[in-house]
Amino acid sequence: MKNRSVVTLERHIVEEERSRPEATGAFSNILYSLTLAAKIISREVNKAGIVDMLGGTGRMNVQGERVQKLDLFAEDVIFRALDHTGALCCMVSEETEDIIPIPDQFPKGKYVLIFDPLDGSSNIDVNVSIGTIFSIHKKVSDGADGTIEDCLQAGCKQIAAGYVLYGSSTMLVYTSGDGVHGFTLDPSIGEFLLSHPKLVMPDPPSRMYSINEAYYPRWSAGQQRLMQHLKGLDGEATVSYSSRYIGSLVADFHRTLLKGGIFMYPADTKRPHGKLRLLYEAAPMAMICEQAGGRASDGRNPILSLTPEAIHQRTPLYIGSSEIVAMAETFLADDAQGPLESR
Ligand code: P6P
Repeated sequence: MKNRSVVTLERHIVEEERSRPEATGAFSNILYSLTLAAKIISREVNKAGIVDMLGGTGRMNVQGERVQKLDLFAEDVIFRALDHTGALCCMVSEETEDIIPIPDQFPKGKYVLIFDPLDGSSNIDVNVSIGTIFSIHKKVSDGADGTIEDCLQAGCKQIAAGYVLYGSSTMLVYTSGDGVHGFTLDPSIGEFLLSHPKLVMPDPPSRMYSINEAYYPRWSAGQQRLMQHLKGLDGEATVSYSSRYIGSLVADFHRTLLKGGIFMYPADTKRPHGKLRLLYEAAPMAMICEQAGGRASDGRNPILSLTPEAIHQRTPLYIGSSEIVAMAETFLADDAQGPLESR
């Protein structure tokens, strides 16, 4: 029988570390710890319907959104899985307004972990796939403690990026700059196994677009023309598109990565900078997408070229198959620059 080797995430991390003479193991340590956190969060997400983890805490996060109990749990699991590793100088979480320092009793390291502990949490109660998103930067400031300078780096400076999708199966997808690799959790042995080696976006791509069309009246003229084109209503389309929208970024992006197409969250008159956050949603997904041969922009500029001015800064996001994202940008090029005026 053909002996197919089973590659665990741990083995993959070791082999990647071996291929980097300068590697000290600190980066591998971060990935190991994130893997442990992902397994714990996956267990809780998958049994949330059984135990009383559903429903809000009544707390509001910095985004002004009702915080689900699992959001808090996920943030705490990630923090406690990494705070003592000696690999990090600080962390940034969607659920916490300011930079999260490493407790004084633990050694500090040369990396920054930026994460959205449980994106799409509004879908928890209806059993729709949700996810964790992470981004890793190298410390650039002097001194041991992480500073805002270490956190506000352009996406092109990311050392690694990845997400965990808690869906029909739990998957971890990540890149450290040498291709994109997907692992599927086998809960019977508690291991992430390599299921999608060297993920590359399909060419030709599926003609699929993913957007919340309810906001059409609030979009720019260019965005509205783009939607007319995608629907074949402008008489120009040479191919027909289909629409898919889950309303959970990790799930919508994962489908786009595997099948092709475009995911869009444009700016609109109510959200002049869009809804999604640059640091821990758009930038990590953009690194993954570009490593898989795709394209990611804010409609004009590559996401990875944007330098954030605030840790919770928002950005419009167009991400997916290169040719489709580039086509979308041609429709937006005629829009006036700057935030959309309320109509
Ligand atoms: P809307 C979930 O709340 C989220 O942050 C992303 O996961 C998702 O892509 C987006 O918001 C959905 O937003 O406005 O369509 O509900």
